[in-house]
Amino acid sequence: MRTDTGQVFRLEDYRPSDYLIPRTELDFRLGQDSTRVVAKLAIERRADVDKPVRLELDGDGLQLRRIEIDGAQLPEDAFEATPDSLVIHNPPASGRFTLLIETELAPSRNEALMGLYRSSKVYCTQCEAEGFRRITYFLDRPDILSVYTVRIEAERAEAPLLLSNGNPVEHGDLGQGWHYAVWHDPFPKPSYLFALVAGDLGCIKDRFVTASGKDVELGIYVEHGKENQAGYAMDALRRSMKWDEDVFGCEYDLDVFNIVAVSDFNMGAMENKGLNIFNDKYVLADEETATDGDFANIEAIIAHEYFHNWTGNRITCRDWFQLCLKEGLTVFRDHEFSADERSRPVKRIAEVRTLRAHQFPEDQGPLAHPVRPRRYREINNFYTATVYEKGSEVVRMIRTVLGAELFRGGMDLYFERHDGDAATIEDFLKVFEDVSGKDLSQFALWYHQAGTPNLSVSTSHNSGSGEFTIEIEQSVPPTPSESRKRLMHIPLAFGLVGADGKDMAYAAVEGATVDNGVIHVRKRKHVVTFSGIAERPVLSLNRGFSAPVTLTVEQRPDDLMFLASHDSDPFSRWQAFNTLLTDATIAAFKSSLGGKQQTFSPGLVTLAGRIAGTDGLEHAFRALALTLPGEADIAREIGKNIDPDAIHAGREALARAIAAANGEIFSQLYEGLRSNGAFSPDAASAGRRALRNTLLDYLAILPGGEKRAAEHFATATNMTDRAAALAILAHRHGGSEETKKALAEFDKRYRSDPLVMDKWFMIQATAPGASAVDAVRALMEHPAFSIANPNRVRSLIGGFASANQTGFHRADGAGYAFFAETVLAVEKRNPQVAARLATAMRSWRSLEPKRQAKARAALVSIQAKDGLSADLRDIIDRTLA
Ligand code: B3K
Ligand code: ZN
Repeated sequence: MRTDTGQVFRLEDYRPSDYLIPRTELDFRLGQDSTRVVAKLAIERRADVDKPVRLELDGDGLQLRRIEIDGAQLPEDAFEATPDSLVIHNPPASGRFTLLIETELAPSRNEALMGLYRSSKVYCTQCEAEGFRRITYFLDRPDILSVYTVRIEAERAEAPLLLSNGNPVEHGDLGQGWHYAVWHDPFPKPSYLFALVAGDLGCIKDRFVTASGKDVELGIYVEHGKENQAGYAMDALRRSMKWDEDVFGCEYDLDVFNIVAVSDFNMGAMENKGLNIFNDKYVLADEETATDGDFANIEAIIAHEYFHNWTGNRITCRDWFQLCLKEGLTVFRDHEFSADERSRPVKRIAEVRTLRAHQFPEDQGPLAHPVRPRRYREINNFYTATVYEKGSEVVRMIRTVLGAELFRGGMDLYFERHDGDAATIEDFLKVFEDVSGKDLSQFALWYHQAGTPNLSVSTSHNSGSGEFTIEIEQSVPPTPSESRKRLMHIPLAFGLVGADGKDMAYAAVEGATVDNGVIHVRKRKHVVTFSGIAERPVLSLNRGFSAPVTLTVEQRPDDLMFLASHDSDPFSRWQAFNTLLTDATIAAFKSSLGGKQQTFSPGLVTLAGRIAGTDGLEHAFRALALTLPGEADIAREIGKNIDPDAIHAGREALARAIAAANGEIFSQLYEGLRSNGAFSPDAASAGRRALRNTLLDYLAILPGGEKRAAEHFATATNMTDRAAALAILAHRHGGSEETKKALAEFDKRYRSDPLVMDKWFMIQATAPGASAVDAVRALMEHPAFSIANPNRVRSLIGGFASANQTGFHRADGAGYAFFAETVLAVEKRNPQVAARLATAMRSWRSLEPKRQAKARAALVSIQAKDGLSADLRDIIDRTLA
């Protein structure tokens, strides 16, 4: 484990490396406990470095076995090798030489899952961000682009399959049961995109012919016996390849494209050139084992990694501060893909819910950082919702500001100008300035300034003069190390909705630039006046969530009711109803704190029934509208002094009121949505299941509800319905006989399928109430659980800490203490997963004082440990700062 050195990396310290490595040859002889790696690096001093300088290569836990320059062994005093670096004091004065380095690794003992490791008997690699230096000494930074040739030797029985990046060159027999394969990748790439896979795997194959006629062989490799679960991923891959040609003009560039699914993986997947490696959770799916949510995630992640081939691989990042250059942009691209393949409004609502659930709390807490950070201690901790999701929102806003056509022109110019480069955010913004002639310097603050801007809005209508006025004031709250903020350019899509539900036309506007239905907020305060408005309109603001901001709007509940029923923008329609539900829950929370019962507006609860039954709305939309804001969402809205038990009580009261008022309608709809056809994972079918399961969640509260949920579970013919019913039983009727029976049955049926057991762990980990801590502790002893597997840890421990408000934040602090102890246990093997887990504590300061003190004590108990990993120390220190 790499312990913390306290070193801080700063953007302003960037300087190019003195040396380049135009060609890299790697030779692996694979053994579980001992793998030999010979790296032959063609090294060149950069042209503008005019005198000999020492060469310093990165390492991480390496053992040097041999070192030669131009074929001659290097004398001991000519270099210094430690596990973490290799320094060559006086490289040849010519500045051009071949450096041979031999290292020895033990893949079977690599539990951090970075570098070369073993997952279920398969050798595999993960190099982003700094894993390559755990394989060989190298200039392990993204601006060192090299052409790789990789030779792999292994025992044929252990590893009949030998894969690396690029195209296959040759393979053959070595005698005595050994064989080899050689791969060559003609595209210069940074070391973080290197990959190797060797093992015994099953496979499905397909072909794709690109727009210019290149015939590409596609392969997806999975555990033997799981081939029939890879078909959906293959279909998603082919659709992604076509879409990227149609929408961005991006074609694939190698003869083969391979995807390998492994079961031990630190994150979702990795875009290694020509050889994507995936967490098997995001490849394997069929109706028996995967939910509709799993299918949607697979489609999105297959697309995301494939899209990286252009945004990330052909054009990579100059340094890790530029991470959002590839991640934010690629998330934007995968969002657009899913929107085109499924339902655009439903996708947008889901994106915004994710952004608010993950990025907003990050931006509003101690871990806040700009989309392009300026400093880091551990880069692995910057693969965040801010870099990814807010990074995507920023790209979306560029499109809003420029319009779709100029945006595409800018992207074309980006590909043309920077293909083969390691680029920066400045390069990216420049292409859009060049195609549009617009000055994006104020807009660029979205990359440089942390924090979620707030817009405070009020309106007035003067029927005499026919003027409608919107007053908008922007503010950006202070965030760690940025106390003073500059004014931002916020593109705010809007509509003035008339009594007939149609958008009203206006004669003229003053006070801000308004074009194409977008108000461009650039100053602290704008008074925007629309003339020619005879009747008072209802203002629909931030349509489509055009800007990732919070709004404080003085809006009457009946205006929100009106928008929820009539806004022509489906996102805003959802938003209006969601705001009403949030406000109602907060009112109920306050009543609960005061020991009182809340009564809810009859208009609101009946509107829920109306939305549920509106034929003109997509099923998936109705399901999203009826889903109450989560307890964490409500806590975020309340902001401080959080008592999770009172929030839970308030939210339950609203759910009961909605169920009680609409039992009849919901029940009828529920029955009508029963499916008798064959399963299909398409968006429309998934939408029907989503609505039916959302209705069941309400019906389960009413008399006879438990029986209905149990029956839903027993008669389910797919995992979506089965898992939904199990969650409803466990969350609404925890401890009951029906629930125990269903949990036991699920366990029996899926015990040998770890990915399905993750759902079982997660459902129990998120069951509300004080007993969850003990339940989770007991489940850690279950045979299907393993603390070494990131998916298991994320389901059980991550599920508990980030999605169980009442269980985790138990008033006596037992949840925090258990969590601290478990994070440290995970850290011993896998610091990266432990650090990610620990971010669940980031909102501790918004708790009420007693819980706050207990949460702090748990954090301090971690901080006090000696020899913490760089990963965990960084998160804990910032969380407590
Ligand atoms: N680029 C990888 C993430 C790597 C994370 C390293 N800690 C997957 C992705 O975003 O596509
Ligand atoms: Zn990515």
